[in-house]
Amino acid sequence: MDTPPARRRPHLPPLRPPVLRPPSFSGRLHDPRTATAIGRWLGVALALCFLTGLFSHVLQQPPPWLAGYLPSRPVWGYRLTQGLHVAAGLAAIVLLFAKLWAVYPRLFVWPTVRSVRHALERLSVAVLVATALFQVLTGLLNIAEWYPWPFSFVPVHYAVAWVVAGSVLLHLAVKAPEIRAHWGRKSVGTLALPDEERDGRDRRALLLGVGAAVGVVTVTTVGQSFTPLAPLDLLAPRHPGYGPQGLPVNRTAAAAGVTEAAVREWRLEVLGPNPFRLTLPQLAALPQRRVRLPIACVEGWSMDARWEGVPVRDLIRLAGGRPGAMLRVVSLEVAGAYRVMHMGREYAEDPLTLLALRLNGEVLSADHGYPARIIAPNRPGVLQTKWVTRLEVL
Ligand SMILES: Nc1nc2c(c(=O)[nH]1)N[C@H]1C(S)=C(S)[C@@H](COP(=O)(O)O)O[C@H]1N2
Ligand SMILES: [Mo]
Repeated sequence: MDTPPARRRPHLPPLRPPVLRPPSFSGRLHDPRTATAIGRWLGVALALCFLTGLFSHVLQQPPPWLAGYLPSRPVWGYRLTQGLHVAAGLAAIVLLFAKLWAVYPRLFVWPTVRSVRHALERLSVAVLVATALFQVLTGLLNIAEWYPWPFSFVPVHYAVAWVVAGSVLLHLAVKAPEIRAHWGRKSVGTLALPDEERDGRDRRALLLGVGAAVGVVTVTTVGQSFTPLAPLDLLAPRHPGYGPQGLPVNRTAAAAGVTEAAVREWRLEVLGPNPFRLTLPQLAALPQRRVRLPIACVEGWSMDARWEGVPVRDLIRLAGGRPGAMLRVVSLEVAGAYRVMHMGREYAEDPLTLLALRLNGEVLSADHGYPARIIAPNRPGVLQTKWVTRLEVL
């Protein structure tokens, strides 16, 4: 009997169930040494953000026991700290992404969780990454005055800052052994192996690149508050000299609902033991003082200007207020977070604090607060109330 010819079997590899394997990373730059090198600069940037932010918060919303003791000097203090806050925040964006790039392979460690301690460590890193990204990105959108979210920025930015601070401290504690091991190590020793030498070269190139990126971001934005570098201010949302009367405007009279009709009927009302009301010519007839003070916006731009007006402490005296009185300042503005402002005695008594009528040699323009606005030394821009119509001596 003929047997059918044996079928030639094709040489196929046997079928195996697919194995899910975590990706493996061979890049030498994803090592703890790189992470430590970038991490310490990121730590410096975040610490600067936190401390200057805390200062800004206290100046804006002091606890009652501090309200009378805030410093009105140096006059450029808030300009410096808030300029640093925004500059450090912008630098932190670059550093944070560089750091995340250096460590992201660890997202894929296998097994995902090795122990309770390991799980907690990963959880704390997740909180740190999420909150730090949230802070720098919402901060960035805030300086661009874009608020595509349903919450109010200031309280949330403040609260999350504490979470970032806490998780940074926790992260430093957990990583202390690695940080210690890699902190001061030179990339290339005299007895370096060829491999390590290449490592060192790559790492130096990476760190130089990150440093250059931070430098470019800083130099093209810091001019918004550090005016000697204003010509290089290409990327910041504001340019310090652009605006009516040589000063930017955040909120215009139209946006604040300050109408011409309201301004025509304007009187300055000063409430205290001896309350009084003044028309604009009467106010302009009082002894005037000229000062040179910056507006330092919380959003990071800042500009010096020449102001002329009546010292606020003179108005307090006229109303029978004693030295050390606090002040409540009310604007013509219809509604808005900065319609009412409280001023502690350090500012109210400072001879440089004015109810200003003129700016850079001209009568205030509508958008800068005509007929009268506050200008005080070492205070956040949000408290330099425009369109002032009432002072209440407390
Ligand atoms: N009444 C009132 N005053 C205000 C504001 C406001 O919204 N309402 N904005 C403040 C902010 S955020 C800043 S930075 C300064 C800016 O003053 P300028 O517009 O004259 O430059 O005004 C402040 N005064
Ligand atoms: Mo501002």
